Amino acid sequence: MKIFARALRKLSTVLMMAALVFSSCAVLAAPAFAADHTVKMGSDGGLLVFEPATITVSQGDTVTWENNKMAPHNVIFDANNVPGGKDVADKLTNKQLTFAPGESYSSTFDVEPGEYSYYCAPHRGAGMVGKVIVQ
Ligand SMILES: [Cu+2]
Repeated sequence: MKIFARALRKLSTVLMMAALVFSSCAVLAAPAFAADHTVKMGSDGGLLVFEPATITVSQGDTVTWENNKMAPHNVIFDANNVPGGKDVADKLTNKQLTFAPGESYSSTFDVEPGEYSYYCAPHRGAGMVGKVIVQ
């Protein structure tokens, strides 16, 4: 029984070491400089647009949508218009409407490269649509 317990302790130490080595590798593999990008919801001139409407980001970058003018706005990614389908679309989406200027919402694009189209639900008909291109 004692031998068994000792073996178990040894095994758990080995596993812990392995986990430690593995996690430090994962940190090293992460992009060195994940950038932040800001998209205004509603232009300074009061147009119902995302500004800029199209942005290009790197994998792992974060996009912050900031309420500017003509609220309310939100950010809806459609399962049909993102690589990866519904799970990815849901992860990036912010259904909650923003009302106050400066209110914001961020999403990290830890996703595969491709084009991610989105829209503002209240103003989709008015052409308030945008695109994030992930490289
Ligand atoms: Cu809107």
